[in-house]
Amino acid sequence: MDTVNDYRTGFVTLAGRTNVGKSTLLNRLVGHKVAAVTPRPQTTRRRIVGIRTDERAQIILIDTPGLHQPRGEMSRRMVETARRCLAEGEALVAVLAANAPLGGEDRALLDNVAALGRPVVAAINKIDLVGRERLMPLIAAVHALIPAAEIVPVSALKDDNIGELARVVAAMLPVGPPLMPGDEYTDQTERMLAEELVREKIFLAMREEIPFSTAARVEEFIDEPERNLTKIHALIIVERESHKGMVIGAAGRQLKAIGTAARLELEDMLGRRVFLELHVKVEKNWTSDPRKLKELGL
Ligand SMILES: Nc1nc2c(ncn2[C@@H]2O[C@H](COP(=O)(O)OP(=O)(O)OP(=O)(O)O)[C@@H](O)[C@H]2O)c(=O)[nH]1
Ligand SMILES: [Mg+2]
Repeated sequence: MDTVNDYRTGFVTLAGRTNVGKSTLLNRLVGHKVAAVTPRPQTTRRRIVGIRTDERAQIILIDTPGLHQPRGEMSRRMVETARRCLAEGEALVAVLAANAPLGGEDRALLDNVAALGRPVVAAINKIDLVGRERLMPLIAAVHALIPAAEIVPVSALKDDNIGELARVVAAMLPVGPPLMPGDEYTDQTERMLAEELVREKIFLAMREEIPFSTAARVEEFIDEPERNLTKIHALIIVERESHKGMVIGAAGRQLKAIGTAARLELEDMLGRRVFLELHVKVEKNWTSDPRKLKELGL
């Protein structure tokens, strides 16, 4: 193959039901952590771009919030964001999970992407959780629903068949030179990455509805290169007074644990020491307030 004349570049949207592993797949394809990953549904709230550049193609991936039945203003906006992103992709990756039967959301998604008439890959993720006897009927069912789609079984978690997925996706993109510098891998600023990481640690630490009604906002991000240090002040925004107490925890232990987990990963990501200061602030019913949602980029 002529690597100069056959170079391919384009935008590819990752879409799917919540929790199927879209963000894990994004991080794996990009080779860096750019999106938060948790076992809880509705982790991703906004459009996140990750870029995979190799000698044959530059795939500009758009991770999206999971498709679900919206409850309230924030989740309505999340689903709307996901829908808008679908229209942006020159090719689409419909992400499905191998360990669950095809549900209504999956079928609706496959219908939607088929109607868009763009090249589609159905990535069946989490194949590490099932045997052939469950995978084969699922592949057949997906094929019956969307015969034009390429079907690629993967495990984002175990890094299984990811190179094949990248090859199939790249082949669907238009020929053209890279659109982004080769060393750029996301559209997220370091501040945004820090917000996502703090929020991820809250999702991992807290139970019940708290993660769904909590956001993180970086108030200050100060680099001190001479000390190889970054000082970050972030607010954890909760919806109710009672949630504030739970996030802080007895003697501040919960908040401390969240802060330590986020700081360690931030230090790794930024390659320097991080001083992370977290405060919890109540903003009553922010998840249903359009103005507050907008302030948070949602
Ligand atoms: N066993 C297994 N688990 C996986 C795989 N990929 C993702 N997961 C897990 O599935 C859960 C959800 O992963 P995410 O990447 O956050 O899923 P998502 O589709 O982005 O979810 P939302 O952003 O909430 O819509 C996490 O606990 C992941 O570790 C996989 O290939 N195998
Ligand atoms: Mg996600």
